Amino acid sequence: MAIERTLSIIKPDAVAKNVIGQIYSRFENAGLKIIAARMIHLSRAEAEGFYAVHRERPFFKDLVDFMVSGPVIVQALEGENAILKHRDLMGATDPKKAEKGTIRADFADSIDANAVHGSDAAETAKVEISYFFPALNIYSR
Ligand code: RTP
Ligand code: MG
Repeated sequence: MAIERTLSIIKPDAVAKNVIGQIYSRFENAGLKIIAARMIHLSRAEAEGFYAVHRERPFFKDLVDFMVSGPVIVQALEGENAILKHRDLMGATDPKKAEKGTIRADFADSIDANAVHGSDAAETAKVEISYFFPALNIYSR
């Protein structure tokens, strides 16, 4: 299976809940390596740019308002089948529909405050990783 990279964000609700370490443990236990990481309080422009694919959607303003409501932790993860593996760990977008034992089922409160973001495909992973990390700040082992 291919070694992939994906972009993960621990959103403001999960940072505020003090569960960064618990979420990192789930990545590590699933064989995903953290190869870059930073904490950042996104500006509106940065959040809008990151979620630009959703700018015409009805939930766009709520999404941006939420993403700038507090600091986030952003990381690039690397491992076998990393994109899908990470999405599986996250669970469904709406925590009410997320499978038991997933990050969103365990830590998220609503479809807006849903704890984590993960890239959804190889091409978006590449764009999203470069949005936050220059190549020099990625430490693949
Ligand atoms: P993410 O991009 O954050 O990893 O989440 P996702 O792929 O599971 O969901 P996506 O469709 O990409 O939507 C991005 C974020 O927008 C919010 N959303 N709200 N009210 C709604 O119907 C709705 N749909 C999406 C969620 O917070 C979602 O994470
Ligand atoms: Mg998405």
